[in-house]
Amino acid sequence: LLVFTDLDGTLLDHHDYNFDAAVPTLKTLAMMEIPCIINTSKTFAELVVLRKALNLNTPFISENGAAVWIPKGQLNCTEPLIETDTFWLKPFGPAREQLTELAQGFAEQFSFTPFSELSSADVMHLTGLTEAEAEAAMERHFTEPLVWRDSPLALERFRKELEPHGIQAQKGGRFVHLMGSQCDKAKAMAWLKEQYQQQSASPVTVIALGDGENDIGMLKAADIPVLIRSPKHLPPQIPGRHNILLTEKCGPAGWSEALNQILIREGVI
Ligand code: 2M8
Ligand code: MG
Ligand code: MG
Repeated sequence: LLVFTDLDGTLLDHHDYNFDAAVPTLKTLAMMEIPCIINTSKTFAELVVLRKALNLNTPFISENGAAVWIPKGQLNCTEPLIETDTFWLKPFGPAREQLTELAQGFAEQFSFTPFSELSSADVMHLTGLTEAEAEAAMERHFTEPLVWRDSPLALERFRKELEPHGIQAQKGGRFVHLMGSQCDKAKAMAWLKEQYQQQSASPVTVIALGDGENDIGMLKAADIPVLIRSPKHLPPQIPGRHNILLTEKCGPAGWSEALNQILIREGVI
């Protein structure tokens, strides 16, 4: 079994980032040696802090599927990866610098402000993050969020312009995220599942949990998809999946509710 999970509104409370309700289940997963793998739009720097708080030492996926990070000594991947001081890195798209450079070329044609031109005070103001959190969110490797000031129609035209460059513009909660066309949560999850599968004699089963539009691909690709109920929006429609579990509770309480149910059903606990 592998667990892939979104953070905001899923493992973390939508409003205050609290995850108390999930702690007993996180402990169970650790005890059963079931990897709990974060799959989020957050950056490596943001995740360094959050993984410590969550007491997780597992591989993780940052920036909306743009990169997979594997702690050294875990999972011996057969394909060549980039070596950093404590992680092996698998990127799925071009580096941020390339994205900001490309964006600059469209500054006359469309109205937007890239993260690279914002101060930490601007980011704090836009997101409600603390200064340290804002600074961590600004440390990006493979994506560039834009404050989009143009119309939705203009965004469609922008997307057409980006396509031949192998770049996509994905709408997040607040920002439009520039990243390589091959970057997405589902693809990164599939790649990481394959790495685990190569080292396991029995078939690996994937449980995925998410609450938002950008989790749909990940949920569709999972063996056991869980949609976490949201206090602020209706659950997104998942075409063609009828076996999807929608939690009663919201956020981390729903996260625990679903996983406990699944772990019992799968005979783990
Ligand atoms: C950023 O993205 C969210 C995802 O939906 C957004 O567009 O609103 C992230 O890239 C993340 O790094 C940051 O912590 C977050 C802050 O609200 O925004
Ligand atoms: Mg979410
Ligand atoms: Mg998210």
